[in-house]
Amino acid sequence: MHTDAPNGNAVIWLLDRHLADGRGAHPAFIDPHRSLTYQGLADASARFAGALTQAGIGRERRMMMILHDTIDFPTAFLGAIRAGVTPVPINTLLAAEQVAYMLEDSRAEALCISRACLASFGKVVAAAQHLRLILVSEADGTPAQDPPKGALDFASFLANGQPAPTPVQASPDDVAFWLYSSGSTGAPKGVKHVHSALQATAETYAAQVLGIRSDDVIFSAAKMFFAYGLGNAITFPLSVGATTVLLPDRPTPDSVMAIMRAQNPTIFCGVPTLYAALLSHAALDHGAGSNRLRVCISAGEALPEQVGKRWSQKVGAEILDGIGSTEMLHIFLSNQPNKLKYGTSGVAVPGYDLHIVDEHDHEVHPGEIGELLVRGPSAAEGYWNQRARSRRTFQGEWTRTGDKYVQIADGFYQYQGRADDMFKVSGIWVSPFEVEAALIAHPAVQEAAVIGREDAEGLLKPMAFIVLKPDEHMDDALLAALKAQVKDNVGAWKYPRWLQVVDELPKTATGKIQRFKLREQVGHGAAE
Ligand code: 3UK
Repeated sequence: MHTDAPNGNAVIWLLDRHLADGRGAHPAFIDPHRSLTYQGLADASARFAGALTQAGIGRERRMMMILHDTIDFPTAFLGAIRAGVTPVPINTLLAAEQVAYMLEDSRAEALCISRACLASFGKVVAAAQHLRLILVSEADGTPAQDPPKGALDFASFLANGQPAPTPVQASPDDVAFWLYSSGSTGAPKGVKHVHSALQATAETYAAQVLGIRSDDVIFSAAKMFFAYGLGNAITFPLSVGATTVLLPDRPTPDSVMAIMRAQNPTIFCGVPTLYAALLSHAALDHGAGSNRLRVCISAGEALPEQVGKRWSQKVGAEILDGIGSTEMLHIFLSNQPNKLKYGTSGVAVPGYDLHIVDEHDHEVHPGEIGELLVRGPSAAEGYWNQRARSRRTFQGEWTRTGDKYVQIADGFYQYQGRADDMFKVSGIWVSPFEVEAALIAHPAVQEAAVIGREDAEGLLKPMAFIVLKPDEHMDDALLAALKAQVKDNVGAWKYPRWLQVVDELPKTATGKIQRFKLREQVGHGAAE
């Protein structure tokens, strides 16, 4: 059967469109060692696509990517999509067993890996059953590690490829790429995203919240292997023909500010911990090093109110806090330049609908806490090979977020914590998040995590784990002050009955507090 359906391959809208529009000479990506124009990126990705096909990696086969942020990332990601091969970027900081699981679960036949990552993953890569093509990228200029037997050099593979002239015909509903979502419990899930989802996030959040323009220069400290960084650094800039600057290294306050000074980005994307660390850095000043910073965004976890306020005062640009997820691909609920309230996640991004529901899936009244459900054009197609979990999360047009929210004055949505972390004290729901926020508001506290713990009567009461700021120490006065801080700000019954000072909190690879680990510790009596 012959079909005249237009080609829905995402690469056409994201990239090839700009050449037809005469933007080929505009810079697309700049990393510390190299840069690519739009023409250069189109050529490199077409070459990569041709080389993959010539190597026998067929359509719908998975290509795992364990790459630092260099220009090889967009080359491989867009090149694979061009060829109909499914790129699966994963976190470079995972444990080796998790990478082994993902290689097996996805049955990836190809792998692109940064040479530096071979130190941690060389063994599991060599043992992977389904891999037929291993490409080692040295583009981040890191010290040599011996590549596994039969591995090829990314640059030579690319140079030897015959460019694929046109992107393979794809439906907008074809799966284009996967991302792995590591929930707090259970095995990671391959989240399948379709071609049209990329454009959908650009036309909603990037166009209507960020107001992104072709003369923007974007710097995302959040890496491209996260859905957050992928949108910030690839989808959004390419959607308008803008420029992305890349940092291959770990984003520390020093490395981030060095890029800010050197490249003067107009948009900066970070996570709350990084904003807090930058605020503690003596060298932070107006523009955070950039002479044309116009807006900052934050996601991944809730941005504490004080961090947002102090940043906008000191740096002179607002931070738009918004919540997104791997399942929804990017941000669907966000503050906006003209509708911003620190301490909240803002309002629905145009194009997305939100519901807050109780445990019977009935919509709650404004002011009541419930689980947030979202409907929108970028929702994933489902999880790979996990039917029960797919059915639980993707319910018709609605995606369950697993997050508790309340709608406050003026329609702003306020985060209340993960559904799994909520507990009841004296019959009233307590959100660990609100107790933590009250504790963090105290000048001696750096970080806090709160869980429900059984008292002598077997009833749950709040217990707090806190990391103190350097040079602070716990004594009776501070303990009393912290309890009072919670009682006065969030409710008398919510104050922590136990308080333990720790050096650090257990966190996921994406920096989210693992309260279930603290619950397990307490269950084993470690908090006595
Ligand atoms: C939490 C937030 C409060 C929330 C992500 C932007 O974080 C992203 O995706 P993940 O799959 O995690 C999703 C979960 O993280 N969360 C994210 N942002 C916020 N909580 N305030 C926020 N602003 O629990 C959510 O369910 O790692 C973020 C864009 C794309 C993303 N994938």
